[in-house]
Amino acid sequence: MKKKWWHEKVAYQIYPKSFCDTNGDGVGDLRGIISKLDYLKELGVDLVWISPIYCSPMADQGYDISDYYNIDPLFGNMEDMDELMAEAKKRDIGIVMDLVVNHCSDEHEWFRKACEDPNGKYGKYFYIEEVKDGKLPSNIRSYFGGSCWEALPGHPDKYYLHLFHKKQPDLNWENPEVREEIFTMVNWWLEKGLAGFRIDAIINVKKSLPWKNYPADRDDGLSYVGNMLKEVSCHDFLTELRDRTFAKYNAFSVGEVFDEHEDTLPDFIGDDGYFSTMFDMSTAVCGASEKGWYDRPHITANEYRDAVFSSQKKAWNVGFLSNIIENHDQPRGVSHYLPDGEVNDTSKKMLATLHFMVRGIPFIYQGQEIGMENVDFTSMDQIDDVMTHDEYQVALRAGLSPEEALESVKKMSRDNARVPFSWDASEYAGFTTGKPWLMNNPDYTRINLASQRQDEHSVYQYYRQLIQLRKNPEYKDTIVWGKTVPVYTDQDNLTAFYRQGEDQTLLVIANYQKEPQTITLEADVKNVLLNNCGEFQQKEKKLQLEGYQAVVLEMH
Ligand code: TEU
Ligand code: CA
Repeated sequence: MKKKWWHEKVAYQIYPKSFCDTNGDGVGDLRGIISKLDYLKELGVDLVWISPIYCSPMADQGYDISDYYNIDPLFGNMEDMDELMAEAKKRDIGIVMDLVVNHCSDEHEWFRKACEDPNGKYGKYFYIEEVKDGKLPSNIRSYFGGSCWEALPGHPDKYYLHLFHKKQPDLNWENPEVREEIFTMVNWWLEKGLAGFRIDAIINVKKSLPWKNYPADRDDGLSYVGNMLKEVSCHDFLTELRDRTFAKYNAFSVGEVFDEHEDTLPDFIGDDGYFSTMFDMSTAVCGASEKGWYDRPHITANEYRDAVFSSQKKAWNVGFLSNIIENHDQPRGVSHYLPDGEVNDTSKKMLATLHFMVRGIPFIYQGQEIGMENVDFTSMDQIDDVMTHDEYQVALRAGLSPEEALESVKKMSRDNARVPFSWDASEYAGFTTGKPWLMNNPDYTRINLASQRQDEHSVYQYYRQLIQLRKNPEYKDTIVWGKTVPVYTDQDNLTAFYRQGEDQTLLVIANYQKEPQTITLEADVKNVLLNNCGEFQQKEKKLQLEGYQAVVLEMH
C-alpha cells in the first residue's frame, strides 16, 4: 500500500448547528468553531469534517444545498470560513467539508430554472419524467419515506426524482454539464485550501435506467432504493470525479458508502481507489430491518465483534477504512452498542479502545469524546429530524401505539447525536446564551466537558490518551499500519486482537460484558500501554478482566 499523508491522522466531525453558538441565536456558527480550535488541538485531532454549511433552506439540515459557493448566513459568511481555514492551518488542522452532490435543494437556481422550463438546459440537470394516468416511472421508496417521485411545481404532468426528501431533487450525473459544474465547484473549494471532502450518499449517483418497478418490500407497495442501485456501478462517475478533482490536489476524500457491491472495496479505497478512505458502516447497519427502525434489535457483543473483524479482514491489503462509533445520522454509540443499564465510564472507554485500536482512520463525532448518551425524548415534538418522523409513522402503521412508537424510534433517532454539545453545567450547557434550536440533552449537568477536563479519569482524558498513544513514535507504526489479527474468538463477549507491526506486537483485549472474564495469554507482557479500569490482574499466564475492562498491551 502506498503511504499517504492522511493515514496517520485522527479526524473529528462537527455538526455545526449544534457545536457552539457565538451570537445567541441558538444555532452554532463558524465563529463558534473558530473559538474551539484550541480545544480540538488539545484533544489531538488533525482533520475536522464539518457537516454542510453552504446556503440551504435546511429541510435536511444543510444536506439540501441551494448555493454551493456561499456560506449560509445562519453559520456566518465567507470571511469567517477563510478565517477558520487559516486559523486551523496555524494549528496544523485540516478542514474537510461535506460534498453533497447526489442532489441539491429545490431552492437551488438550477432547479428553479428547471421548473420554469423543463425542456431547457436546466431540465436536463435533473431526472424529470412525463407521467401519464398517474403511472409513476418506478416504485422506489425515498430514504425518508413515500415515493421518490414528486410532481414538478407548475407541471402536473411531469415528475422529478428525489431519493431523499422532496426538497432534495437528484442531480442528473448522466449529463456531462452537471458533472462539469460539480468538478468546477469542488476545485474552487480545494483552491481555497481545503484539506478535502467527505462525500455524501455517493453510491446513489448512478441510477438504473430505464426506470422500472421492483418487488415491493413493505405494504406501501414500494421498494428499497438499494434494489435499484445494485443493478449499476458508479465506476465511471467516481473515477472521473477523482481524476478531475481530488487527485490533482492530493486532497483527502472519505466516502459515505452504503450497499457497495461485494468485492468492490479495492475500487473504492485501494491504492488507485476513488477515495482516500470510506466509512466502515458494518456495525451501524448491523441488525437493520427491512420493516423499519421499530423492528430493530439491540446489537450483541458478539455481533459487534464479528462486524468489526470482517471489515478489518476485507480492508487488509486493500486500503484504510475510517472507523466510527457514531455520526450525525446515528444514535450515540455508547447507547446503541452497550446494553441498557450498562452504560458507564468504564464501558464507554472500552468501546473507545476498540474503536481506536483497530486499523483505520479514527473519526470522533462531537460529544463522543465526553461520552454523550442518547436523549430521553418524551415527545415527538422534541424531535426535528425528518427521518425520525417518517419512521414514527412507519411504526404506527405497523400497529404500535403512539407511546410504543416513540419508545422504539427514539433509540435510533438521528437527533440523539444532533442535540447541542454539552460544554459545561451552566444553562443550555454553555452551547448558547439564547435558546438552542434543538433541546439540550437533559443530562448535561452530569456529562459535560468542563467537569471532565478537570478529572484525570474521565472519558475525555481517556480519549486524549488514545490519541496520544496513536501518535507516540514508539507505537505509531504498529497502531497505524499493523495487521489486525483476531484472537480468543471462541470466548463470548470478548473482543481481542493483536496488532502486528514490523518488530512489535500489541494485544488489545476488551471484556464486553459486566461480568469478569479470564483469558490465558499466549506470550509475556512487556508493557501495559492502556488500561481503562482498576488493577492489571495477571497471575502467570492468566489475565483476569473486570466487567468492561479493556487493556492495550505490548507483548514480548
Ligand atoms: O446520508 C445518507 C444516507 O443514506 C442516510 O439516509 C442514512 O441511511 C440514514 O441517515 C441512516 O440513519 C447522508 C447524510 O449523512 C444524511 O444526513 C443526509 O440526510 C443524507 O445523506 C441526504 O443528503
Ligand atoms: Ca449562531
